[in-house]
Parts: sequence; structure tokens; C-alpha cells
Amino acid sequence: MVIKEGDTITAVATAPGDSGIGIVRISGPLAIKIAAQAFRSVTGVSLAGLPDRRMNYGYIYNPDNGEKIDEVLVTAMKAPHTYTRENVVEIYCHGGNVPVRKILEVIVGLGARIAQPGEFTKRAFLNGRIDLSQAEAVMDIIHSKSEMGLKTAVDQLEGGLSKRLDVIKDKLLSIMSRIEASIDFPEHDIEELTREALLQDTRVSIAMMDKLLSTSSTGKIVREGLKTAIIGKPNVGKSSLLNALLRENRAIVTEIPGTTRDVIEEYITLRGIPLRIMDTAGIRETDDFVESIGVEKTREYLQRADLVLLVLDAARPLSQEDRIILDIIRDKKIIVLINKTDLDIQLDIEEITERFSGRPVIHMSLTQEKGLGTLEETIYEMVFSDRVRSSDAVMVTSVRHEDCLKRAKVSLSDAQQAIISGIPVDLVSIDVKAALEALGEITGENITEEIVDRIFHDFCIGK
Ligand SMILES: Nc1nc2c(ncn2[C@@H]2O[C@H](COP(=O)(O)OP(=O)(O)OP(=O)(O)O)[C@@H](O)[C@H]2O)c(=O)[nH]1
Ligand SMILES: [Mg+2]
Repeated sequence: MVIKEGDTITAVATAPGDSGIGIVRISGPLAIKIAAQAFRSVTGVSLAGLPDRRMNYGYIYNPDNGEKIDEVLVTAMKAPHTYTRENVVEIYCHGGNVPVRKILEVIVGLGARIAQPGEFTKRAFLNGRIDLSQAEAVMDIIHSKSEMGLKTAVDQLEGGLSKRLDVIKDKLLSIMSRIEASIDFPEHDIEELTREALLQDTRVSIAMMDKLLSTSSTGKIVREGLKTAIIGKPNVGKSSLLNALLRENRAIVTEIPGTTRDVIEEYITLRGIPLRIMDTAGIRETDDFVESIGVEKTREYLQRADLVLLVLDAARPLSQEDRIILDIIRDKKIIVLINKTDLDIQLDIEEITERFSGRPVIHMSLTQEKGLGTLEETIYEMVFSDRVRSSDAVMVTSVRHEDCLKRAKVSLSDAQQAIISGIPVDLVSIDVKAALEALGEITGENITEEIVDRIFHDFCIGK
């Protein structure tokens, strides 16, 4: 994973389309030299002679034919105190596809190559400015779905997670060194005193891992949003519920059953928690071709949902359609919503309460705006049932990190068992080392090029 001498990369860092400003970024040993050939300041001074990290006003020219391309500001930043730790130049031109693309072409013509997605951040990682979990946080910030998601990602970028891991790694290293010291004993076994101390340290380390792991379900929700599916038979008020939660008329609501044909997906933020909420086609047997595709899609979405909002109609008794739905969602996390309680109640509420004992059942009337507050409260409590509060910003938000932590914990538990059962110490040390390596994968200390490439592949161009 070495960066080739002279390998200078460039990309547009701003989103395509018309906008006030567009930014072209360049990074690598030749960045300043390349930019200097295309830029002329209004005062006629070359970029190489201008002070570091200062905005310079001038024009970008095509050096081949002298054509003036755009009026710009340019900042040159010398290595190593830059985003990538290499020489970096940023050209701020007018937004819009044409000026940005033409400037990019000039820079490429002068010897830079187009960067791969995430390559700037990848260089920051490979050059040791940030670790892998911090690099991943950059993308989480860009994609954050809520304030809580942003806060968690910024904390991770600052090294919040890395510092927690460092504490555990230090403990494991001290276990390793004590084991190594005791290997000198002729019988190759751990002395009673050392054994107790080692057990104590492994116990503490496992507890610290557990604490981090306990944040992962909330962490994933904070990062990706809680996938919430609104399910129910036709005409119970599913789309009305989506609209009420969004506080806008997003989905079409009519008194005709089968109004929603396709799955509608929206993001809402509920007390800081991002919800990816899906309004679905009402589930029923139908001869209508389009509607039946919608129903099939509903079933698919249901598989992926973290939470199901089951809507029942208080004004109709439980029907065969309801029973089919109850059967499909049996194993899901459910909140039962009895809607239309403003009408004459025909639903056997007692039966519902009994059937869903232990699960929240909320009485609502969407036309009268009743029950929404209770629903929001219930969702919030469900997400934070593991007592992870937003005050603690360090959370395990990615599946990759969770997987590494779990493997580290398994290895350390094996080590603990080995210590207890008096297995030779050098074997114990193999397990402790495996735990350390698994933790090191999170921060990218010992990780294959393939995994690094896979992580950065999902990044934005220009980041
Ligand atoms: N009386 C009463 N009517 C309601 C309530 N909530 C929704 N409705 C009405 O019920 C009808 C169906 O509402 P929708 O939100 O379209 O129902 P849906 O479940 O999305 O229906 P499909 O998309 O056909 O599956 C509309 O006429 C709504 O105005 C309620 O709390 N009380
Ligand atoms: Mg609908």
C-alpha cells in the first residue's frame, strides 16, 4: 500500500450541478507545481512563490493555448500539515459542470490523475494522519441522517472510539507482557499470583468490550436510521400515519382501499433518532396486477424492517386479512396501532391486547391527531431500551467494527478459559494476540489491502 512517487491525484470535491462554487482538489508531490502552471494571480505572481495556505485571487488558464477558463481563488497547502499529509491545492471556481470539468481537464493534462472514490481520505489514512475508524467517520459525517448521527460521527473522527480501544489494547498488551515474563518459569505454567492478576485483567477487558458492544444496536440506528415499516390491511390509515409523522401530505390518502401501490420511503427525525420510514401497500389477496406487485414488495420490505408499525382499524372487526398479516410479522419488533378510535369501535380490543401482551398497543385517531405523541415516545424508549443515552457519543456504529469487537471478545474469552484451566501460557498468549489483532482491524493497524480498498470504495469522489 505505498503511494507511488509523483502520483498526484485530482477530483472535483463538490457535488455536480449548478452552484455558487465548485472545488477542484489536487493532492500529491506535484500538486503545487501542476496548479502553478494553470494559475496566474492578478498580481502576476506564480503560485509557488505565494505564501502557504493563503487564498490567492486570479485565473485558471489552459497552458496549451492560453485560453482563460474561469476566475478563481486558489489555496496551496504544503505537506505535511494537510488533509492527506501531502501537498494539497484547492481551486475554488464557479460552480456548474462546465467550469469545473474544464479546470479538471487542465489539471489532468498537466500530469495529475483522476482520484478514485475516497482516495484523499485513504491517503490521510495510509500516511498516518488518521486511523481507519476515523477515516470511516468522514463518510459517516457526509451521510449522517440526523443530528445524533452527526454528533456520533464527529466524535469518532476526533478519535473517540480509537481512544476507547486504546485503553483495551493497553490492557491486553500488559497481559501479553506478563505472560511473556512468566514463560521464563521452568515448569512453563503461570504462578498462582500471576494467574489471578491475569484473570482480573481479562475480566476488565471483556467488560470494556461488552460496554462498547452494548451500544451497537443503537449505534447502527443512529448511523443508518431505524428501518420502520408501516403495515396493515388496505384502508386502515397507513399513509395517513406516514403523513402525520412527516407533518406533510407526502402519500396519497383516499377512502379507496388499495390506494398505495408502491412502497414510499422517507426519512424523519424523531427526537434525534433517524427513522427510515416505509409506507406500504395494504396487504390483501388481490386480482389487480399492479396492486399484487405492491403487496409482494411489502412482504420483501418487511423482511428488512427493524420495527413494524402494525395498523389496525378500530371500526372493523379483525378480518382474515389482518390474521394473514399477524402471521407474517410474528417474529418482528412490533408496535400495534389501533387507529380510527374516533369511530364506532367494532374491533375486539381485549383480544388484541391479549394477543400482543408485552408489546405496546396504542390507541390512535389520525384524523383527530390523537396518539402520535405516545407513538413517538414508545419508539424512542424502544431504541434506547439498552440505556444508551446520547450523552455518551462513543458508539459502535458500523457492522465492521462490531464484527471485529465480537471476534476480539471470543479470543479473549478463550484466553480466560485457558488461564483458568491451566493451559501452558504460550497458548494463552496466542488468544490474547488474536484479540489484539481483531481490535487493530478497527483502527486499521493490521488489515489487508483488499479490506482497505473495499472500505474506501464506498466513499464519495473528491473526499
Ligand atoms: N375516521 C377516521 N378515518 C381515518 C383515520 N385515519 C385515516 N382515516 C381515513 O381512512 C382512509 C384511508 O386512509 P389511508 O391513509 O389512505 O389508508 P391506507 O392504509 O394507506 O390505505 P391503502 O393505501 O389503500 O392500503 C382515508 O379516507 C382516511 O382519511 C382516523 O383516525 N379516523
Ligand atoms: Mg396507503
